[in-house]
Amino acid sequence: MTATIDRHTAPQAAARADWSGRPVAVVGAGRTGASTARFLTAAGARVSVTDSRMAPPALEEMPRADALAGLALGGLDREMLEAAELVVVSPGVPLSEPAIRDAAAAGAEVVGDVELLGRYVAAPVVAVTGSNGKSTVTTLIGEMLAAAGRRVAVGGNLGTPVLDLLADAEAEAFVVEVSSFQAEALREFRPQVAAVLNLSADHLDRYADEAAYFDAKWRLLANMGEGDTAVLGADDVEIRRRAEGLQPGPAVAWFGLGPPARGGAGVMQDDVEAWLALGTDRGPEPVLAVAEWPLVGLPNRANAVAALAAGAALGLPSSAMADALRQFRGLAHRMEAVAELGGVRYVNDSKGTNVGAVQAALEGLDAPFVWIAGGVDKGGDFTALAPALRRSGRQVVLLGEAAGAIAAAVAEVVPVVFARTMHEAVARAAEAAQAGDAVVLSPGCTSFDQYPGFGARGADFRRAVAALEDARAEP
Ligand code: UMA
Ligand code: ADP
Repeated sequence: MTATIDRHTAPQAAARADWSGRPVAVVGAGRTGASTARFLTAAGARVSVTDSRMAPPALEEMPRADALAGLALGGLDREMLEAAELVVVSPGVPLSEPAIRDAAAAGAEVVGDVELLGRYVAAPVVAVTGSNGKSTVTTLIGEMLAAAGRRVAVGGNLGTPVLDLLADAEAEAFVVEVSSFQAEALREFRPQVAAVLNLSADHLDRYADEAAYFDAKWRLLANMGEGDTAVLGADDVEIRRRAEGLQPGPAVAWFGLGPPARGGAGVMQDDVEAWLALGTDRGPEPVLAVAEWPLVGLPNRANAVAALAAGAALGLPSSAMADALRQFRGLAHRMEAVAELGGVRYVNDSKGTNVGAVQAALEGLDAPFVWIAGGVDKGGDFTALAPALRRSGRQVVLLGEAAGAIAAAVAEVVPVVFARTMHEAVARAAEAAQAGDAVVLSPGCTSFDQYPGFGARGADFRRAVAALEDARAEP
């Protein structure tokens, strides 16, 4: 059975708990912690907050001090946690923290904010995870729902903490991006539609190994069953292997770059051109010509068909989905074309924070390139980039803490230079690039050694390119 958007009986809503007057601890005073504390305070719980940092970033967004039962900074407060019946852990804090384990042993229920969303929401939830493409697909599904005239709330790892979405009591659907850190803290969460886009190495600074990271993501599907749909990447070997263990369970809608499977989405070819298409009971149904899909590159084509498969599982009309795809302009900091100077294209892929994303970026460029990378390493294997670098890499410019490690992995296949700042990196890249080349910032690392986040890093790249442009314009 295909789930439709009209099914308003989200099973998890039945598990809604009344926290009124009960002790609840929130771990983390970042965006998630502030949102959770506001939500649970409004629900009448006795909310305490703890953070290992002395000066966490979202204190001002917290409920007023007199509305909180306690606030402990500079270390996770064990007593506070052990006294709580519910502990809501922010994504930045691993559940393996001893203070959290001890709270669980003392009887507290330990969850994350996405679990709570599931318990309080009555409208259908669409959840999206994967190593890359989550934000793009989450946004696209939201736009497809909106194009179909549905009132939709979109959030999660891409920005708005999920419990803030509940402010819209009229929302007819929730589309949430779920990171592995968030998926780790799920218990009974049962989305009506969930997508696992792809699985490649990431966050190895937090997980023991790749398998543990993949396991965290796969938790998203754990409670799904009849009437639900798992949207899965058919071109991903790890996903195919794991999917064998899913049945009995949700219907599976496969998506990929090959012809669409029944119930899924893919790419079909007619006599004239290629189409993004659905696999229906009557065979492949073209939805939008590939030429009309505005984003470039095969990974983005895969993202488009992933969103189509999810939209179809929600029962959305093809025409609305085609409109949303046609009008989509892509998100900032993901292979974003910034400028063309002297025949050189400058591309901002600051959100490329793992090796899989960099690989997609470099392999998708149809020109020789200068690659700017570095930041804080998450344990990725940069040697996997050797074929792309050998084929078309003209120069690598490395920045930040991970510069040495990346250089050690790639220096045999491509010339490497170092830079201290983004402005210096862009200037070095411009010197090396020739007309017809691309200069791409796709760091393969987080930005936290030099910036508050990938957005600030991408903005700095744009400024550096603008400075080049100004310098060229001067007489
Ligand atoms: N931290 C501490 N001590 C604490 C709590 C947090 O040191 O007690 C640190 C964490 O290790 C982390 C930082 O503080 O380095 C932020 O953690 P947080 O849990 O307070 O983060 P939030 O501000 O709540 O933001 C989180 C997501 N952050 C993380 O997963 C690290 C945001 O995703 C997300 O947008 C937000 O919730 C709303 O859902 C950011 C991210 O980097 C963009 N995500 C990772 C990614 O996309 O790769 C998973
Ligand atoms: P996420 O939310 O999973 O980080 P984004 O949509 O923000 O995904 O894209 C993050 C990075 O991954 C960008 O560098 C983007 O170019 C790249 N990317 C997007 N979609 C894919 C995909 N399907 N496969 C590989 N890389 C991708």
